[in-house]
Amino acid sequence: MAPLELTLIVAATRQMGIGLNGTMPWTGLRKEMAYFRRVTTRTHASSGSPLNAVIMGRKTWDSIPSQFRPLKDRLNIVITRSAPAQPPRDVLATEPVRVSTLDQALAYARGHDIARVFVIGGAQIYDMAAQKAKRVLLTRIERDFECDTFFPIKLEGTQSAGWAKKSRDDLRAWTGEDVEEDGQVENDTKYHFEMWEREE
Ligand code: FOL
Repeated sequence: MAPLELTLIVAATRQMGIGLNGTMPWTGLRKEMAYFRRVTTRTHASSGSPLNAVIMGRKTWDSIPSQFRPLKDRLNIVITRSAPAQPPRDVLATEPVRVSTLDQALAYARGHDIARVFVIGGAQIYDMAAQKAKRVLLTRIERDFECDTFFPIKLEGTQSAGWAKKSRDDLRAWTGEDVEEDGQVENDTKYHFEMWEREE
């Protein structure tokens, strides 16, 4: 069995800002959110597993509108200090799995026939996962928003501190998404979809 690779998925400003006052700094990037939903949900035939996992911190869980959580068609794992001593054996459709550490989250995913594992934030969880991550799916928001929370990995140019930006073809092959070369505009906000991988 291939070990699970960890992929971080994030939308961030040029300053790597990701949040403000417990929510996202922008509103109305609906197509960006739809990309997030498709990419984190889509499984690939080669994996043989029916479901991906999304790992998040408790504050990110709280930030998701209640009608959208748990994020559907994905195993939701929440890292929280108030996790039960034993994670449940059966996953309820209405509740996320609560664990205390990132390692417990990964162990849980390993034990449950999961195809891909995405870390979806926030800053504290990205911090913990950065060392272990193989890939970052970054949506680079090309507009300045006030932010009080930041993504911990600096990704600039085409190579950055042990990370390399992959081509649009590579992004398509991995995500199944055919993205616009020149980025897209929504609500007066321009952004680009990027994929970065750790250099061997
Ligand atoms: N990564 C990217 N690229 N964009 C994001 O907005 C993003 N957001 C988070 C983590 N990584 C991201 C964390 N915040 C929902 C809300 C907030 C959130 C993550 C997800 C949410 O409601 N998701 C629904 C979308 C429903 C819709 O299409 O509007 C989902 O099913 O994924």
